[in-house]
Amino acid sequence: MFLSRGVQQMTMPNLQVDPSRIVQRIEELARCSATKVGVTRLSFSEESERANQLVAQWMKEAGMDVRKDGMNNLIGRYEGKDRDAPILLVGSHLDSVVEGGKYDGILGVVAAIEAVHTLHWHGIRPNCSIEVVGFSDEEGARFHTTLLGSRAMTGHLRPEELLAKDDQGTTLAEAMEQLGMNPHHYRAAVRDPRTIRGYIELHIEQGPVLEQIGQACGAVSGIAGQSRYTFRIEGKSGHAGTVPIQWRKDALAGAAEVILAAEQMASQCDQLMMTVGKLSVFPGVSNVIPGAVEGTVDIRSIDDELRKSAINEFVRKCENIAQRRGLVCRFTEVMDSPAVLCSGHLTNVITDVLKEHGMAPVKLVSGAGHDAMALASITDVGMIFVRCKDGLSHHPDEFVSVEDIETGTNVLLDVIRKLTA
Ligand code: HGY
Ligand code: MN
Ligand code: MN
Repeated sequence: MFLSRGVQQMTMPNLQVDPSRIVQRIEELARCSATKVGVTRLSFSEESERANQLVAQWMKEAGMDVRKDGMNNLIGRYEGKDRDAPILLVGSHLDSVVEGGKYDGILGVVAAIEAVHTLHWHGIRPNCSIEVVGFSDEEGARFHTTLLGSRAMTGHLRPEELLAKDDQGTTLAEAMEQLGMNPHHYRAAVRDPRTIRGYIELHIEQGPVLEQIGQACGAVSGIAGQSRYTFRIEGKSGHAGTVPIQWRKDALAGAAEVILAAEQMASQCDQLMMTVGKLSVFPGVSNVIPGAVEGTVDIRSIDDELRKSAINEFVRKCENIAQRRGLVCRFTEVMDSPAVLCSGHLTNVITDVLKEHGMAPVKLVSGAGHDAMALASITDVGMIFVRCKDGLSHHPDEFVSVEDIETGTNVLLDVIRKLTA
């Protein structure tokens, strides 16, 4: 947990980051993508390895020693004066969703490297060491279970998750072996909490609040809890031209009611988000009544009790829909991550720096999940949000202005300096 060291109210000489270098690096990483539309950089892929090589090079240029841990997290270490003191961990994730944006995760890693680069450039050696981390898989877009990299670091990755499969049937273990890794060494990623004084993550807000209040940055007070389920609805396939509608057991029609039930529940409660993001129809041909449907549902709230009761209510609604239509509906929990409160101490340091940069000490709740959720299980966490255009994310048009990138990275640099003084 965070050491009781006071944060020295130091008058820090004003250091400036280089926003053009950050922007140029973000553009370079955006080209490490499997798709031309948006950014698709799934974990343990050829694109993610190209990105790792670029990031490792930039870490070295910033004076860091670079290594990969047992879950392919990329870690750069900038030695402090006291090499044995608990380190400050700073970073975010290097993977993306499918056809996502350039900044989600990436901005936090590139900004952290830029902050250390600036310290290194000015020959500033912090009292404790700083480790910049690029987590290998936060989104879960490939293996459908999230925070793989950060949960490996905190010791919360279960061995059976190595058998999680991607859409091509490749397991996480096989994907690791294809990169020359030994999947059974994933436990080498585990860190001793006593060696970490805290984790700071800079991330785009992925929401509209900072834009609405007209401010480049904010502090994060808490991160919504999230549950991910897969579901399978089974009915009976048949001839699209001959089976009368009232006799059908149409799995897709049932799924349509399920999707609308989720939307209706979430529309009636502003602290609840429910999304059916993926749906597969079987056999999936135009002249056959769908006999089965598989899909995913993502349920979130900052209030864990509300999220749990919403899950129970949703499952009951789905069972009633299935019974009325002669279908069978089964849910499988894929992940369940409780809501996380950020460290009051780290958040105060962030809001102090916001004020020193002429901004209001704004605190926001994050509806999006972040690696900070996992790190909170072993150390204090703090997050800095940076405004993004229209609050848009997980979309090719995700955008952050160079001015906000500069402001956010300078805020991160000053937070790092206060916490490592
Ligand atoms: O899904 C999320 O909230 C995050 O982007 N992984
Ligand atoms: Mn994301
Ligand atoms: Mn993210």
